[in-house]
Amino acid sequence: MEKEKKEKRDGIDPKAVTICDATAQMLEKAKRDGVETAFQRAANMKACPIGADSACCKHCGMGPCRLNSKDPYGKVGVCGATIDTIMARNFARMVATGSACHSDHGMSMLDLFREVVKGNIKDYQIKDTLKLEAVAESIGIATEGRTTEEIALELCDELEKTYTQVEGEIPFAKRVPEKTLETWRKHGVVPRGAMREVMEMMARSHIGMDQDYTNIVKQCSRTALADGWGGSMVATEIGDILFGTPSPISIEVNMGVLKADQVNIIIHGHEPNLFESMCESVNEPTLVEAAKKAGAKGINLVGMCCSGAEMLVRHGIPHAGNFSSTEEILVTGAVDAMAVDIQCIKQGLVSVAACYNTPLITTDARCHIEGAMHIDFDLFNPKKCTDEIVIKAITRFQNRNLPIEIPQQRNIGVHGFSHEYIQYMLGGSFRSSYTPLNENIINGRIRGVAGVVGCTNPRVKQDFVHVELVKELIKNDVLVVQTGCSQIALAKAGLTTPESAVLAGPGLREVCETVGMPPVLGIGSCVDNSRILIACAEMVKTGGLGSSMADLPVAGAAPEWMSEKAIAIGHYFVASGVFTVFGVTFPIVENTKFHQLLFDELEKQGFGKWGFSADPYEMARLMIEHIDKKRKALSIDKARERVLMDMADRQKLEVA
Ligand code: SF4
Ligand code: MSK
Repeated sequence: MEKEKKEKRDGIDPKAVTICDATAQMLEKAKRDGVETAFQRAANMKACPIGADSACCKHCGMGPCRLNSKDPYGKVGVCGATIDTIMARNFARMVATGSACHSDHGMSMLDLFREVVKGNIKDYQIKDTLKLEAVAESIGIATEGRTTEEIALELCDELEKTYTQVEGEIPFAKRVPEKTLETWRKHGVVPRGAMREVMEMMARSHIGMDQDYTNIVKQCSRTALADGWGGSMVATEIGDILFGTPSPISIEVNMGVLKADQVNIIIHGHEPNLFESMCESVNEPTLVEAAKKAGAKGINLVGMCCSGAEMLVRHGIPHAGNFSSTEEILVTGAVDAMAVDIQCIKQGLVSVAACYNTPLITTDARCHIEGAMHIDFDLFNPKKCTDEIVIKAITRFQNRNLPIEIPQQRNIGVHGFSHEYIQYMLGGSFRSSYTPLNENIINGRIRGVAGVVGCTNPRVKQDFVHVELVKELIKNDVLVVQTGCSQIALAKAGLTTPESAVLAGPGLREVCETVGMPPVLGIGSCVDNSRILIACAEMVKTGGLGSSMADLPVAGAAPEWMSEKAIAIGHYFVASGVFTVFGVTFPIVENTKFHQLLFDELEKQGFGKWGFSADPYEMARLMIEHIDKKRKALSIDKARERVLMDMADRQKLEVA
């Protein structure tokens, strides 16, 4: 029995499950230390093939019902539900949960904002008044002659409709290109409020409710759009208004950012407020003094996952790794506290943290974890929680009694390309606009734009699919924008520096070198996919690339996705008009009507469509083929014949 347990624990070859050397080194150490992580559990847990195909249903007590994915129309559930109904309902619930997660996040940002504006919370202030005015104006709120407080209060009231509105269109529908909006209206998928859409989605997937997969998918689109153009977009915009709009900054990533002689504190999760307060606490003179008294040279604050990605682009705080490295970093023995808030926090962290006497501290009322310490984060007194976390970390530092092994990998990247900065960077300070981007797409130097985003997943070799896909895309002159854990994979691979333009095709390389930008632009966390939507809308409004988002030569991918949020994101891109390819696996049975609808029919209705491939090169091929198809439809396919830049072209590109 012991032997079997040991084999199960030691069975994986670290180099076979990740291309991240630091993570592989820690997996070796985990084996030696007898510690189990998600990579090992993924190897031991064979995925259920029926579940993987989404061919089972447990929505009522007459089931669970398992259909045969080899013969999908051979049987139905006890209630008579067909394979298409079952798959559509399962998919719908993933979209609803993912959308609920982002919308819940956005709603708490709005709650925070309201209390800051009313003066009830004093620890945070509005940092970016220009952004406040721009967001207000984008939804028709007058700004001229009004105080910041007046504008902010009206913005709060208006944006609250994103969540609570019962009838009518969500406020940010005003940002959607007219023709895209027309398509949504025609199909009845313009979102009302996120609460209404998620509630209706859950109701419609109950036994005996909506049993027409085409109708279910309509509500999937409406719910997902309530996330992308609603819940997530509010989270991004309010985050920028309160904490500052990102602009490019040189950052350090990978586990080598930990410091053996300092108190190391990791923040992991999604909402920026915990992290912002932690920035204050680690600089609190009494706490810095206490750390020094304990024998530390200082306090080293480090991010992981998406809250890490937000702080990376706003403050240049080092980032230690993406989702698949959160257990492994604890194996260094150098983490003196890991504080988490919401989303993507593995329960497995509890047992790994316990092995190294690292306090794992939950801070949010919505996300407790059995076995973790909880210190409640109170928005009205945020430093009470973060100061206490620092004290716990100092105590752990003082009592370190296990060997420490910190991988030395430390990579540099340039991240923080908000959609505002992209237009400034390409347009210059005098004519800040998307015109140069559109022009370079039209003239063919840039073939198209790809969003490569999303999680990592221990069921595939960590970072490999992200990195290979992006390399293939930039080599073919496709400009890549990135969010979430994916951008950390590319930063670790050294592809987010301006120097990596040498890996790009000749056209993209020329643009990157002229402007001084990387061919891979890191733009934020997973709610910040909304920045990609805004950039696409701006490209349409700028002109020359069609009249709807579905006309653009763009594509999206989540090559190593794992969360339901990723499915919601994927579907809001599809509903917005973007071809979106997922890797790993796709919860669907091929050769079914539901498959046909997602992977083909939606595009014919004026939306985008889904694609799937687990192979990065095939994924790149699908995306480039789609981009070329759109170029052809726009009659700009001929322009891809290589154009050498003359001086006038260069001047157009130069940042003033
Ligand atoms: Fe089975 Fe229908 Fe119940 Fe689902 S809803 S478990 S298919 S009987
Ligand atoms: S954290 S949703 S693993 S990107 Fe946003 Fe990373 Fe995916 Fe979580």
